[in-house]
Amino acid sequence: MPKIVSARVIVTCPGRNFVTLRIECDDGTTGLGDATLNGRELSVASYLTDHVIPCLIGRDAHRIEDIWQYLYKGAYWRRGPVTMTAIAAVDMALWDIKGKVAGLPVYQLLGGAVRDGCMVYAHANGTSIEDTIAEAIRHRDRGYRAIRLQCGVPGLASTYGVAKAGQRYEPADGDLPTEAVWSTEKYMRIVPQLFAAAREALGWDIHLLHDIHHRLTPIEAGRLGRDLEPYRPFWLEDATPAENQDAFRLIRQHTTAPLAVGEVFNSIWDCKTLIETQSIDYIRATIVHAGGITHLRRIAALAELYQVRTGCHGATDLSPVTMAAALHFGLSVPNFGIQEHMPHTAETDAVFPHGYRFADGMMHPGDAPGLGVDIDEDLAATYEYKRAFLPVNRLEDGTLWSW
Ligand code: GCO
Ligand code: MG
Repeated sequence: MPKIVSARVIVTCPGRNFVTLRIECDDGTTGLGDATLNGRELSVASYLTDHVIPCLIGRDAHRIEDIWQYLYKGAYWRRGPVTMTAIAAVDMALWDIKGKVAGLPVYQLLGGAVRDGCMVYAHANGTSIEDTIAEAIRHRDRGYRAIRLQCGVPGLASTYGVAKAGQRYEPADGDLPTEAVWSTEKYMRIVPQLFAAAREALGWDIHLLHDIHHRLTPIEAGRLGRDLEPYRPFWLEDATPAENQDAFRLIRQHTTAPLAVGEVFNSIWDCKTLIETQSIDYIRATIVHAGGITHLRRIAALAELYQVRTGCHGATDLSPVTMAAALHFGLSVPNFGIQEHMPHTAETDAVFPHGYRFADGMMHPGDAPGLGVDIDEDLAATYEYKRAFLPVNRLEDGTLWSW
């Protein structure tokens, strides 16, 4: 049995911050786990270094479930993004180790592939409808079968999901939180126009997605859903803040647009009511923020009972280690729906060499033992941590709003 002899946290910033846990065993096997919590990175680094790593030393790395239970129940202070991201990092690293010891890719340990690959969606964004459609066409020509559309809102200086001119979209954009201005009225007018233009230009053989980013009230979301129904959206994401799970029942009364929720969830308890009341169609909880592969499988099993499918978060703040873990999970879980894919920069890919690949709109984790991702620690050390915050949002009268 591989015994854990050491573990350490690696913080690096190849263009954006990533926190990675590396666990080492007495037989020389090592495992990697992503511990990145965008805008709150160092709190997870400290949680791991100060409170988790000392408890791991000497344990049998094969006892993944027992270590999960130990860290979850043993903390006493259950759940929360910091705790669950830290547990996720340990969980991923242990699956990586188990795969390497077995000589098998992690998806084989999870029951084997139940599909040829994981359908992924790309991001098309632009300040105007025309720019957004042009970007969507480029993604389609690269082979994507599903594309998320976000465009600038006329009358607002900046909009969620839309990059500043000439830059990649990266939400954590300030040394202190930048402030954006929001208008639901202006937004609600442009999105149906964007979808109408997209269907006109792209036809009907491609899935179109949209992220509302928690900004509407339930009844506004119902109206937007209705307005978009003629264009058959694949999903509307995070229509309203999900702390009030009953809100989604209200949205459902007004639209048949499929609903996706959950990138900020961190445990099965956040998902329970939404799934059991069949108020959503896709659950977006992720490996890194929802307790790792072990816990996400449990969420997926609950969702499967209600025909809710997975649609894991996969923005660039989730490191290549999470991307790999998500693909092993997605390849093996029966109720997979879709996986978000925002490619990382060349700098990030160089720090995290990996075996996953994209072809024909699908991704595959590869067949290397474990997760199939490594970290170049010397290169990582050349990129120093840089404080970066997610923005905040205010209404035009100054009221703080959901970002
Ligand atoms: C998405 C997300 C992201 C998040 C970001 C926060 O659907 O990809 O909404 O853009 O805002 O990952 O860290
Ligand atoms: Mg989102």
